[in-house]
Amino acid sequence: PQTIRLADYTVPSYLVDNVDLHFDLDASTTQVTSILNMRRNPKGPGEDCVLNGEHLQLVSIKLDGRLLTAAEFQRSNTQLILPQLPEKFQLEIVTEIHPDQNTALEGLYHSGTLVCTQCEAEGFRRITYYPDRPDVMAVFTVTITADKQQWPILLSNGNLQEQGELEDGRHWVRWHDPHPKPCYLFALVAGDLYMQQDSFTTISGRDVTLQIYVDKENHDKCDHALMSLKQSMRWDEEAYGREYDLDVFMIVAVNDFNMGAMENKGLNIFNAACVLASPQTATDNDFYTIQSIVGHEYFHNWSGNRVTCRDWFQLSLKEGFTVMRDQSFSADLNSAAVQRIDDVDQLRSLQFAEDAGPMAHPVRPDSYIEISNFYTVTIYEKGAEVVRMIKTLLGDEGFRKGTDLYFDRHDGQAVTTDDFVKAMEEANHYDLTQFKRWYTQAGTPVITAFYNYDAIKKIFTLTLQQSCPATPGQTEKQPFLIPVAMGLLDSAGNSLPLQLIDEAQPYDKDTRVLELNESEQTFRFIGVEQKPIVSLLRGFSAPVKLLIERDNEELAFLMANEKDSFNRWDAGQSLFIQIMLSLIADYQQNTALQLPEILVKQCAAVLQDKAADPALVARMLTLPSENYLAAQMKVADVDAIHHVRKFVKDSLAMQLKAQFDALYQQHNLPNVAYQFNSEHMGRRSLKNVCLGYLMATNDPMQTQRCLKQMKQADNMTDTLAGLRLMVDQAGIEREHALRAFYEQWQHDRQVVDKWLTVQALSSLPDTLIRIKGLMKHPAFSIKNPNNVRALIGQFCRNNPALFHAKDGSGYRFLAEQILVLDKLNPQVASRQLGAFNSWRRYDEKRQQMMREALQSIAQQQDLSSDVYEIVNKYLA
Ligand code: B3K
Ligand code: ZN
Repeated sequence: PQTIRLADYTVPSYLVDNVDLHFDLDASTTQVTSILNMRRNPKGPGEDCVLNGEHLQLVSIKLDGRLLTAAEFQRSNTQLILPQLPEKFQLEIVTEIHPDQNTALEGLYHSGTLVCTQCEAEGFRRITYYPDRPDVMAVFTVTITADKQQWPILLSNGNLQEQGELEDGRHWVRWHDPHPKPCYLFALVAGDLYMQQDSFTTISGRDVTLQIYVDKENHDKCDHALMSLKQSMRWDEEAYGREYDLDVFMIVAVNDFNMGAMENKGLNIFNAACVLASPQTATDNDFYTIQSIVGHEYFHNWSGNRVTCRDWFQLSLKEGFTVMRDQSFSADLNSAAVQRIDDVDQLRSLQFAEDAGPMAHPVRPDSYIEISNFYTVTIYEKGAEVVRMIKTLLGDEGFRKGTDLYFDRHDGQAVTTDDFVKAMEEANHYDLTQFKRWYTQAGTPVITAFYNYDAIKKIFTLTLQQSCPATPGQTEKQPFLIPVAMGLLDSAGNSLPLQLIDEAQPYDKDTRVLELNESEQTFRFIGVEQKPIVSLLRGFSAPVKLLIERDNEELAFLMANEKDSFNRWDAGQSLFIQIMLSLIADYQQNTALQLPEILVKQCAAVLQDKAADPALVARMLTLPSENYLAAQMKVADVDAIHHVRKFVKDSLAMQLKAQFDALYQQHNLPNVAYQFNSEHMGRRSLKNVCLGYLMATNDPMQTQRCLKQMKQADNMTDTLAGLRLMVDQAGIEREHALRAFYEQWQHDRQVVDKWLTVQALSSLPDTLIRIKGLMKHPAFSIKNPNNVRALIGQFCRNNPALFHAKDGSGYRFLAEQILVLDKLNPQVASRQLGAFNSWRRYDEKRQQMMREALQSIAQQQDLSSDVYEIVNKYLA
């Protein structure tokens, strides 16, 4: 496999003005005729016209109507090269493809009874020969011919132009998309599907038809996605001034899908799990995620489709920005505080680990072997933080000026992250030169804070140092421009003034954003009447690690008094972590464990805070995950972490049982029908956190309560919360609950995946053996990515105590599965490898076993480029 470099980018030699695609659909052999009106790019570097194509059977090529002989072009497994072409010409290329043999789920493939496409990043080349690169934008017209009974519904991008019947039971439709687009946004769907329709009137008064297509048995699970779509359309008009631009917007749910969803122009294709929802089958979390993914894909219509990426190194241009947009959308529609906590929690546990591991790469990478491997938490989530920091630096209005300029200036173009930053700079007369290091330097910066208070002069001095660890290929790092939102608190928790020493006027807000742009900087605050407690990085104003020495009392103070709800939560998490790390040290030295009184006191205070938002309380009471604790240790001690976390949970449960009980009862509303809204979601999440603690008391009464909750619940949130807790307790009740659940829900793929996941996450010692059994169950297919993620993925990523079992069984299991998967679906295989990301952070024995597992993969012949790249980077 070959490395592709940003430095080698050249503009395309040939451009496509428009393309006429004809599909003669058949599950085993589909014929694709592509008519390309092309012309030479005067700025282009080469004479030859290079078209990409993989897994294609070529039937014929015509140049301006003349059939070409084999001597007139060159062809390899990946390319078709045409020399000596006129300035302007028409190519007609006929190819054949086999949707039913396509297990990679890229290009045109079969899923159940439907046929659909996935083209991003480089799937279009599996459909026909084409310049498959995002900076070639063309107007697409698509004609689909298919058997009418088998596939009554035929969809593609844009607006429906014409349709008709044919004699042999076939029919045809023609779609036209007036907006020039790169081929990665092309889509086609053929199926026998249920359709739910609605409409939306845009801000300028245009009526848009909205349609959701799903398998017929899911007809009752479309409402939430449709509602989310309308909310998204309104929100983008209000927050960004962006209106929809076609007569119809369609969403199709597909059961076999490599990721969450895809923003194809006017025809979004979704993983069924990210669109279907009813209270009985989907959890609050599912409802929430669906709303954000529907938003995300919709927002791509502007950030991605109207303005697209010049090349795949610019992926974060659309993904980072669009994640940032969907996060603000969710924050506006739900609780902003909860949204921020959950986003940061994700970022820290997944992206920080990526940034600290062998695959660390900048938000704008310099090179890749397989672009599919770069749809990462760094490109998405860190990319979103980078855009968010720009907003913090420029302010809300300045940021909006910047996005307006960006969209206006680049509408219809394929551009770069530099173009994005430039629009921000020019709209605000603000220099972001240094800031751009966030795009080019990998690694998580570390800020170390020191402070000092001069009681006589009333001056508080804050010194911030920054550094960034080396990452593969980048040993030296230059200082970043880091916005540090901060405040000062007095001993009663009130805000203190924030006037810097060289300022004539007092600062008029409780929070101010310091711009840290050197390796070390000192800020002096004057008129500080008493020794303050400093609050740093409010709202997590930058994706960095903050090191500041605080004792347990100070963390407890912040947990109780800090104004910023994110930092209140964060202080609580730091308190948990500080205490748990010290207990881990005790455990390693065989010292008896004792839970510090202060933690019990603080948790009790949280439990008794009547005014607090239940969703926030639920998060305050949730212990840091085993994975996150592991990332805080020099050498991750799996067993100590597992033991200590359980000890803390059990001890809190025993000591605060009465409080958990009271709160459970307060928020358990068995007679109130399910509603999806922030209040009810918050109450359910708090209630279920309490139930988790209550179950940790090992009181049989609580098991009965848990079973009762499962039985009475009218919604999947409460049912699944109960089942999750039951599967951690060996015994007949557990087996009964699992069996009953499956019997009730076996017809529903999304629920069956949840059933697989709860078993994958069980802490009981026979979990892996059971997983192997489940892989033979009719509910599981290794070809279905959702099944693989639900069972294998969840076990390897979120059950660390068993995945890292001392005997190496978890590692061998994963290596075997990856080799099987790589033959079927390289993208899914390579994703699963991610469970080995932090392998060098474990003890020698485990490292040795993980190295062997990785080597057993690396030694295989004919690895996909996907797995090849990751496994070799891990071993490097
Ligand atoms: N743009 C797609 C991701 C495509 C991944 C291809 N391997 C979904 C999204 O981010 O909206
Ligand atoms: Zn996206």
